[in-house]
Amino acid sequence: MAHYPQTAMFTGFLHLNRFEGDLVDLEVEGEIPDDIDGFFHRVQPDQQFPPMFDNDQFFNGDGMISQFRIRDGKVNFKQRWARTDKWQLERAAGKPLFGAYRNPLTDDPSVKGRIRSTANTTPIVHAGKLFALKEDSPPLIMDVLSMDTEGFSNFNGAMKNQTFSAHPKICPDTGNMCNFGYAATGLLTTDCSYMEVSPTGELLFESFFTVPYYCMMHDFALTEHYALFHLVPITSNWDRLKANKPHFGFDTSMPVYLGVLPRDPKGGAIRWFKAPKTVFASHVLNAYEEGSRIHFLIPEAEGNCFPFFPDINDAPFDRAKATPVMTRWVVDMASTGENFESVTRVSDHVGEFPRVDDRAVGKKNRHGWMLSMNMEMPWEGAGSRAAGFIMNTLVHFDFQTNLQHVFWCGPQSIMQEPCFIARRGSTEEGDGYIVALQDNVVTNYSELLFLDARNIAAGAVARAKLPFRLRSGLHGTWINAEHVPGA
Ligand code: V55
Ligand code: FE
Repeated sequence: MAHYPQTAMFTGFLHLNRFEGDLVDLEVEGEIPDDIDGFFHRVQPDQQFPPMFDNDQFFNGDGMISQFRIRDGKVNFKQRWARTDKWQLERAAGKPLFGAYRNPLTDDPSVKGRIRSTANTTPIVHAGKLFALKEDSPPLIMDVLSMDTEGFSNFNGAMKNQTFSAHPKICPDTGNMCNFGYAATGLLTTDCSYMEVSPTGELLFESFFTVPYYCMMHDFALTEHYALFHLVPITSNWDRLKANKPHFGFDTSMPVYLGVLPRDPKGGAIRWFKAPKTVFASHVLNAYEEGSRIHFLIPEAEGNCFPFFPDINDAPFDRAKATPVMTRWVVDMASTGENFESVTRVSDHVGEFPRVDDRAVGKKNRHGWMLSMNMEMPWEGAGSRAAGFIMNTLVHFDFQTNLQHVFWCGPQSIMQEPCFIARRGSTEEGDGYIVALQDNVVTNYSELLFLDARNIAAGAVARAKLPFRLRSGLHGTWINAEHVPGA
């Protein structure tokens, strides 16, 4: 008898899905462009068992990966849990053995020292394998076609540190998967490393650096010559863990930094620039170099956006300040100073989950997409919209025309992170499609939407329909079929 907590985290539109299965040839409305041939993977946290603690965090759910195989205008769907060590040990025990999010002090003694990954943040195909990623652990490797789990990898022993973030970037020039790890020599440590993995899966180098303070380093950015790390004071320490507080807490007294590390096998000194004030920021849209200047585009909020990682001094959560807007940070490598050169707000749309055309990663991008919350639009979902983040709109930024285009998904639905698919044979940035899930929380069905990336206001050109609703998830990535052996 599985009894889940009857809290907002496990009911309503965060109801669990917990379903592994296969569907051949989804019902489609409209016409899916027939040049699309590949795989869209996305993941949702989806607790296999009722959690050890009723106040369990969304970020602590077991990674359930959905695969949309798109070819000839048709879509097959496959969904499997990432069978982490945690998942397997708990399946064998028939109950949870791992406790609170990022707190091994709460685990059952039988799993002491085991890898705690839930593999619930990003699924991405590289070197023909599906990497299921969680920032506190090494990558979990899965077979793309069967979605069977093969196990954790340290790149044949080449990776010395213990963590591999869930936000790798594929360098469009080299094809390398570039990534970093934090808390890399153990929980709460300030040790980090930066890595590049070749298109065939070899770890080419790992260079080591440390950060001024421990914090959630959830994402990073890449440019031609640098890896960039934003430090935002979502911090922790052993006292918090011993007191069984949420792992992270927001500390408004700590500065925000941007670290600039050369992308060099020999490493080299990381340079820290300080922001003018403490803000919240999580996912990066993109970064690029212009001469000695580095531009870093990120949704930035005045206050903490994670109510479940509260203020460390117990200040109440302030919804009015939990409103990220796209912001441009500029630092100048030619300056001798220690401060940002400028911080400029570039949009009024409040939102998150920013994405670019993968071909523009690390380069001056013309286009960008993200989800946003438009509180002016009607809402027919249950409960108060103020209680949750209702991502009801997709935004397209055109940084050349400075226009922003929107698609509203209607009064009953929320959207999940958009993902760009390049039009086959195209070379122009932004020439392609956006896929994004739309979850109707009234009828309880999900659909995968296909939009023209540069004309989202026209609405979806096609919708592939699931006969159920998925749980809200995190990230998704696209891979063309020619990069998947046997596809
Ligand atoms: C995030 C998600 C996580 C996590 C840390 O900002 C940060 C998103 C799904 O897990 O562990
Ligand atoms: Fe993320």
